[in-house]
Amino acid sequence: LSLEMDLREVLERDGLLLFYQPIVSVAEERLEGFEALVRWNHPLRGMIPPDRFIPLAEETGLIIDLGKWVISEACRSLKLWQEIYPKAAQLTMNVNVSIRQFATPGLVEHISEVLQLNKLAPACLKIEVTESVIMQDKAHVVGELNRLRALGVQIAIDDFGTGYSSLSYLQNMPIDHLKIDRSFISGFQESQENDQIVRSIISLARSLGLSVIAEGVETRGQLEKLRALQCDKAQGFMFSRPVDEKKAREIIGTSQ
Ligand code: G
Ligand code: G
Ligand code: NA
Repeated sequence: LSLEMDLREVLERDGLLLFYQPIVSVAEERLEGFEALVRWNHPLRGMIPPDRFIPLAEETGLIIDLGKWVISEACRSLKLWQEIYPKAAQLTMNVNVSIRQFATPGLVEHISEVLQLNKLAPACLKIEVTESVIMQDKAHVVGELNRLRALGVQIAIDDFGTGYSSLSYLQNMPIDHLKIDRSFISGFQESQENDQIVRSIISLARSLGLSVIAEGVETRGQLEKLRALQCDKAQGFMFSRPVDEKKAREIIGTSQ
């Protein structure tokens, strides 16, 4: 309960932090964009990871305000970077959206307003949604994803491979990208099974015309293997941990 009160308080005083993890092209290791990841620096408990407070925010409904803040802040940062660096015009921003945010009216309207306010091209924004979010209320979530795509926003399926995925399920989904869950990348050089899973996700994506992002890439060996499999993009500690806005700006400044 006290954590809930603290979360309410930190939201009210705009005290959460947004970190950004680079996403790069596998072929050229060129910076393509960032994933926005929320952080809570608690005065007594230190950095609280999102796995600890996103579920709480979901249960209490605080996720609605938190989620709006994340979308606004992520778009504001992207706009700032584009103003500083002409080369940032092509960068994209991935934002995670959870089930309760879809279930509450106003998500699409809020995203549309924030894009207009910041004069951002809608294609710069990518919404990450897990398979489980879609499955919990498929008709409604798919409807909202269609509305987002009608704005020009792109959709990525997050943690792909851990859920209910099947060819028929994916075929009619309004999506643009698959993100391979990092559990498949971590053991993927040693494990025959993970290797097969990664290969089949990439070929599945190819056949559906989707791009593929590998999460949790930590070693050059993993990257080389992804390159051989023609995976499109990668994200992970090999390139960078999630960093604050200032550090993200430096990464853009020194990128090719
Ligand atoms: O940053 P870290 O890997 O600790 O994130 C853990 C999980 O928290 C991730 O799976 C991510 O999906 C989730 N998460 C991080 N930031 C956000 C956010 O802004 N909104 C939502 N809904 N989930 C987030
Ligand atoms: O899928 P999700 O949005 O939950 O993933 C983002 C989380 O994964 C973040 O909390 C981030 O810190 C973590 N993460 C990002 N890159 C790596 C990596 O290369 N290895 C590991 N172990 N975790 C990573
Ligand atoms: Na994510």
